[in-house]
Amino acid sequence: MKLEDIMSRLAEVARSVPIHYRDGILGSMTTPPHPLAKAAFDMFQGLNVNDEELYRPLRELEEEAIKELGSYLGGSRCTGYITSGGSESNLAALYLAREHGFNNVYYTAAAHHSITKAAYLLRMRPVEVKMKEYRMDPASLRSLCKANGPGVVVVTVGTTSVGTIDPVEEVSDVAAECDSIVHVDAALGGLVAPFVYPNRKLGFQNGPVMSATLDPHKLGLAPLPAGGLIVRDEHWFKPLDFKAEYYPAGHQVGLFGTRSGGPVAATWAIVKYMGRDGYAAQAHELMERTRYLLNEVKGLGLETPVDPEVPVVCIEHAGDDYLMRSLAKEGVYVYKCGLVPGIRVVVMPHVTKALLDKFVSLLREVLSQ
Ligand code: 0PR
Repeated sequence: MKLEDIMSRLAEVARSVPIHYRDGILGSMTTPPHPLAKAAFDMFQGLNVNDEELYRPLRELEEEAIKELGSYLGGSRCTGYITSGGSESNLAALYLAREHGFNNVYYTAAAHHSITKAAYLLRMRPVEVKMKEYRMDPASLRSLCKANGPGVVVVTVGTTSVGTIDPVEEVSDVAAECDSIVHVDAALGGLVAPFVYPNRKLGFQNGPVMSATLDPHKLGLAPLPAGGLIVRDEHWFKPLDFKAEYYPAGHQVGLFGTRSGGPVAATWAIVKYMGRDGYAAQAHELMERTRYLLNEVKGLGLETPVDPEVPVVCIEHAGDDYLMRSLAKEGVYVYKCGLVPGIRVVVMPHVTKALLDKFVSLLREVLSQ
């Protein structure tokens, strides 16, 4: 094809999809990356971090970034790697659990579907734990693990559909009683909950927590695809360090092969730039906007199934499909909650009060039709 035809086709595609988050993307867990993160991404995008012989300094940036993220979840000796997203992190975490001898996967219906997918791929045994108010019920976990034996318990810090946090401390206590371990899926909530609830022990402060998912490409302001797998220590991480004779270093880290330096450098740069204080300020701001939205939604006579603890708002409605499609026709994009009938708004950094106001007034209109 000629260059001009290629460019005009690309422009046509760009016109046909919503590419500007601020115009009305309210349901997605992605947000425009910070310019600094984009610049760092571009510098190292074409290099393969998994060639440690050539790019060891990139792996060092990665380890520094992971340590910083791990410290938000109470870890002090964490290692891990920048993955392609929460699904890969969850798959890698369950793989580690399996390699360390845990074959049962305890999780609730509110866990992200990548957990079920990982259990299926790894041929592990899924065991569904009951919930109380959309959070894992420790009593149900206790009786299930007594009946089924040790396993990996997956807790979520910020559920995808309703924004709740599983009781990580109580669950960890039960896990310890059952000789089990815990994986914390804090893909979204990991950059909110530690700052908004500083007195809660949501991660590695609990002995049985061996790994966590925390995605820089969600609230970290890093570009896609930058996921984070954080592991308690080198020992637990070992099964992810694969022998690979053909690499000059003789080994490679992670589930996949070639791994771009882009997400690694971008994550390091933005994590160092934002730091604990920057992410804490963002977290408080997002929760403030979340409360604003909750109030507005109640003003429309609508309900949420539960008060969210992270910036995910599920607005209950039996006609969720109709609502979602009617809003999309007007250029406002939300998702369905999934777990309960309703539509989901994720209050990401680009979801300003002005955008929330636009959403609420459109919702009012659609409801009155
Ligand atoms: N764990 C939790 C708690 C999640 O919410 C998600 C993503 C994942 C793991 C998986 O992360 P990756 O998608 O990075 O592998 N949940 C988002 C959701 O279901 C995924 C998403 C993001 C979907 C943006 C659509 C979209 O436009 O909403």
